[in-house]
This record gives sequence, C-alpha cells and structure tokens, in this order.
Amino acid sequence: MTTLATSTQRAQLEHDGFCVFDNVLDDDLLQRTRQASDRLLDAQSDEHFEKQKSTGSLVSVAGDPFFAELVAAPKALQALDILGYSNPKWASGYVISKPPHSPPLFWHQDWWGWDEPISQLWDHPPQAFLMYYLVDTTRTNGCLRLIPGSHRKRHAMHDAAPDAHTADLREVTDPDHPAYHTAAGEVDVPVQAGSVVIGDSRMLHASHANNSDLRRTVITLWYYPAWDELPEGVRAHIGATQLPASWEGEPMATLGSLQPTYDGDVEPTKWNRIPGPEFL
Ligand SMILES: O=C(O)CCC(=O)C(=O)O
Repeated sequence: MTTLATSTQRAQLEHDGFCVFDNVLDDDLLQRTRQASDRLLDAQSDEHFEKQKSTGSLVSVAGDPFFAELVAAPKALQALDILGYSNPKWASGYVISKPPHSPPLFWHQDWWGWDEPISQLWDHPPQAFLMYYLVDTTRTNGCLRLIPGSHRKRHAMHDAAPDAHTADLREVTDPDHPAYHTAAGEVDVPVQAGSVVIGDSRMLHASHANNSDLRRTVITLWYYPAWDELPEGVRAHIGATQLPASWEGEPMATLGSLQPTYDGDVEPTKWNRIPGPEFL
C-alpha cells in the first residue's frame, strides 16, 4: 500500500520529478558495488563500448548476482518508504559507465507505458529510477542533468528526440544533434558517491561528457514504487518479466517481496516509450 508521505523529498519528487538521499551506500557496499561493476565492464567487448558511445556502457545487472544486495539495500528501501512507497517492486538495472574523455549522454525519458492515462495524471512516478553514482560527480566528469517538471509537462526536447533510444544517438553518429546539447530549464545534479538520485521515468534526463581521466559509473535500478496502484495491464507486463535465472537461490531470496508477480488475466499494456499528443 502507498501511504501519504509529507517529506520534502516527496514534494520535490512530485513537483520536479526527482530527489536525492545522501549516504545510502556505506563504504563497504559502495566498494563491493564498484568491484562487481568493474567485473561486468571488464567482460564487455570493444564492440559493446562502440555501440554505446553516448551512454558509455549498458550492461544488465542480471549478469552478477551481487546486485540483488544493492537492489534490496535497506537504506534504499527506507528512502522509498519515506517517500510513501512501502510495497515497491524491482524489474531491471544497468551498469552505465562513461570511459575517460567520452561524449555526453543524449536527452531521453524512459517511461514505456505512455498509452496508460496515468502517464498524464499522476504527479508521482509510475516507474522510478534509483541511480547510484560510484564516484563523486561534477560537470567535468559527467554528472546527471535533468529538466525539472518534464515528467508532467511537454518540453521541446520531447519532440526534438521523440524516441531517443536509437542506434544513431547511442553511437553518436551526429554530435550536433540537439539531444546532446543544452536544453531550456536544465539543471546539473552533482552528487557524492553513495548517494541515490530517485527520479520519475517520465522525466527528461541526460548527462554531461566525461572530460576527466577516470571512469564514471552509475548503476541505474528500475522500480515500480506504487505497485498496488498501477493499472493491471502494467502489472501484467512487468509480472511477466523474467528475473535473472542466475539469481535463483540466495539472491532471489534477498529480493524477497521486491519481486513483481501478477496472476490475473488482463492483457499486458503495450510497450510505448513515446508520449502522444495528449501529453501537453
Ligand atoms: O549516465 C547517466 O548519468 C544517466 C543514466 C541514464 O540516463 C539512465 O540510466 O537512464
């Protein structure tokens, strides 16, 4: 059940589309997250990095059962609870790592259920990212950029890059594309390693280029915070998603009630990542 929270973070999440909680990962968990991420990154081919030039990398956390511990990190669940979400579900996650001296990440949003009326109606997120940066971030090493309010209001960037998840944008075939450039109303969100940025999947976000000599990694984990309030079709779609087979046993037990299940017979909501004309 979702309860009404009065936290300032909840107000910011609804109004701006994001909020930050500091000191969510302690030194030990942060260090082990770095090691697991580096293991996954070191196993990728050169071709992977070529194809993901703009993101840097896009490696599913399913590749290492360690990440179950991060998904279920008690302080992260506490943060969701403070926001009013006591029965969240988790569905997927990625290691996104910008190599030294790599280009900016294109503007995009990640909500896939735009055919559902809640996409226009909800102030709070149907789907939320929890982003953990594994180094302190600044404008120089590729911190997150956001357009506050773009989860609730159409922005020119929605039309400049309607489906931003294209091979051309990922491979940076045209560095002059507006999706890499400054957008009206954008803000930088520099954070300390160990903090978590919680954001609405509908919100436009991007990151600066990494102009430093060091790798800049973020782990993005995707949750459905208000699971019980979601339309049945969304729950049917997510409930049919297979959690990583290699996580059977202890990692799956660590996830516990975060595993999404659906046992009804409603048609799953269609995957549609492009907001329609009704999103004004
Ligand atoms: O690389 C970043 O800073 C942001 C990652 C991102 O946009 C995403 O995971 O959707």
